[in-house]
Amino acid sequence: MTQSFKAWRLLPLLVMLALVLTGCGDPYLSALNPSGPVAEEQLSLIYISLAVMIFVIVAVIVIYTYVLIRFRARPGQTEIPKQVEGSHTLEIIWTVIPILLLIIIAVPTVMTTFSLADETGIEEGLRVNVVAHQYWWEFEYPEEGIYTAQELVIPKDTWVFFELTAPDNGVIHSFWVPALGGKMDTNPGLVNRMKLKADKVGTFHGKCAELCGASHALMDFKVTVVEQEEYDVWAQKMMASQHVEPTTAVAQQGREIYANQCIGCHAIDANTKSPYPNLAGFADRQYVAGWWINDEKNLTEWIKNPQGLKPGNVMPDLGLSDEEVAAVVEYMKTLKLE
Ligand code: HEC
Ligand SMILES: [Cu+2]
Repeated sequence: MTQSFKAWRLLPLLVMLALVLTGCGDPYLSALNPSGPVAEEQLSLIYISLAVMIFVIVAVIVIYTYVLIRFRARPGQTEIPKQVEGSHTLEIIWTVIPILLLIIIAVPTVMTTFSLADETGIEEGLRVNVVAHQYWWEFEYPEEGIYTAQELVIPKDTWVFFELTAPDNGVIHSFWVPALGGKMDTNPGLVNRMKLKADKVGTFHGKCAELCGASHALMDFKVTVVEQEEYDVWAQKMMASQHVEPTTAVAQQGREIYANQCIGCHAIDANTKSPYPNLAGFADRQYVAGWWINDEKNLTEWIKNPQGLKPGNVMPDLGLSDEEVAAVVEYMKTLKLE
């Protein structure tokens, strides 16, 4: 080699790596924009750990640089420098400092862990049972006796107490709404508990945070936070489960196809536990299968080709003709609660 290796040439690569690792992009899956008390407490724990870690990194780099320069071999120096070992003072210092740092992290972490597990006020709160399926989310409101899927509706400023699980023959998923808090695993045969509260209205993105199969990355859901009155209206409508009557001939034809091909998997009565996503009030959902905006184009694509969109999910390609799909889509647009 005629030229020595120049480390600075790696700089552009490092800059790019740094950009990739910061995960820059849309902030909708960021835990850094909390919209509720749980997310806020969790964020402050992140900040405490981060501060301690930055302190350690800076201290190590400063000492390291100082030692490199101060104790380097001088020109003409041939003898081996004085060897230091077994200094009690040094050993005590580098044992006590990490212990102190760990205490600084541990005390608030343990306190927060206990306060987040505290279930005082559960009687006044809203209860939701979550079942994580491959690759969709089932939400049951046990007190209202209603079921929904993919889009959880909750009132603002109310504690929501979750019981989370997965079917016995299922795999582990994890329930995470970055803006509200989490994550909590859903384990087959186990019930895990968690509480969340939202202090802003809006739609928050949720994600499965445990690698669970081919379409894990598409296993999203939404949390729609509304004012209490709006929530009450929604829950009443779900309990009544009265859908607008389809008026056009196409929509009526779609309803027949639905009754033959889909109803065995998808109830449209919110009071019934459906084997697969309950589609009561589906026209009011913002997304199809938790991921694609709920418009005519995406819904058509989903009914035609669910396996192409979400590989490995449980809904089969049904082999409907274009005309039949169009009719079903027309019918699904009428699935509005009145
Ligand atoms: C064998 C059972 C089965 C049949 C039959 C079936 N589906 Fe599905 N469907 C599923 C499953 C499972 C999912 C959830 C897919 C996922 O997200 O992983 C689903 C998801 C959906 C969704 C998205 C739901 C949501 O909450 O966003 C729609 C819409 C849908 N199906 C419509 C239909 C229509 C229309 C038919 C009939 C033409 C049909 N399905 C037939 C099993 C079925
Ligand atoms: Cu999952």
